[in-house]
Amino acid sequence: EDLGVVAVAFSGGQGKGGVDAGPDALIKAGLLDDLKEDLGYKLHYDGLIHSYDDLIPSHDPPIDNMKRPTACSKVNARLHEQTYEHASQGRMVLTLGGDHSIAIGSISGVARGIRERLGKPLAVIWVDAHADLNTFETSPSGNVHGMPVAFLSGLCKHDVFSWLTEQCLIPADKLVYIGLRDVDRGEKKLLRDNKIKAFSMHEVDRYGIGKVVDMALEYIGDDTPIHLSFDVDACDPVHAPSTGTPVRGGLTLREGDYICEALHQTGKLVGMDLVEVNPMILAKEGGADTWQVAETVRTGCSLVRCALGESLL
Ligand code: DIR
Ligand code: MN
Ligand code: MN
Ligand code: MN
Repeated sequence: EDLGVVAVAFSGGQGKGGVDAGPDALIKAGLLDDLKEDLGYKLHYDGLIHSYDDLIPSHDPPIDNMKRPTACSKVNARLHEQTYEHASQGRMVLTLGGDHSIAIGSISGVARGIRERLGKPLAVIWVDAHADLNTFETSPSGNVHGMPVAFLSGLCKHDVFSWLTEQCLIPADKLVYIGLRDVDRGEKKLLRDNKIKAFSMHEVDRYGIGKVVDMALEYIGDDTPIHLSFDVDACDPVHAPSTGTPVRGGLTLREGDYICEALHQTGKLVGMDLVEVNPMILAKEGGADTWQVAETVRTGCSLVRCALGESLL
């Protein structure tokens, strides 16, 4: 099977350095070799870890509360073209981040490719401790990695992302969250007002992950291709401590892997992002614990392998 891979070393969607080193850490851990050699994928990978330096301005002041708006827009517009190219060739697309702002480019490109090839919208399962649904107006931080779902769903529009055309967008009723536990007040209102389907950690505890994934898939319906956007901070900090905004009380490693396995089993998975692995964060905060970094990278690799079929016997 054909797999397009894009590695994105971008950290401008938030303030902490090091998340741009995520893709290199995942690849050095052998992720792509495993996909090729163990899982038998035919990889379409340019061998590069894109930092898009030519697109990042030295002066990039906030616009309407959005930090580094030009970098975020230009990098995502370029990434959009890359994932669109893979998707329009009929390849499953794997994007390795990077902070979660890169989902604006990765998902919009897959969505456009799927629309053109199959005439269908793309569904998105967003697995995250956070909803990433802030608009530039509701965002308490101004960080674009807290806004991608608002732009991708069309709930929020801004000239900065004017390249996001209709065919790039995800209908609000094809969006499902799993793992939420740190949602801003403005985001809660947007979730309610737009009746967006969300399974927080409370629902994971109540129903168990098996039932939650069943309900998520039932909600999306049988005939819609699915993109999985997995923020490693959805997993409990025990398994993924080396990330920018860890939140206690998250998914176990098995619950995370289970989501990925179950989506693989549907045969409808057409794209995946794995984001927010930051191999430098703990070192920066003065408590370098190489074991915790390695554990986070290991978690990230496991999630991707499971989404691509590793657990099939
Ligand atoms: C917060 C934190 N909701 C914000 N967001 C994220 O800045 O908008 N952390 N995504 O990963
Ligand atoms: Mn191996
Ligand atoms: Mn998050
Ligand atoms: Mn996120």
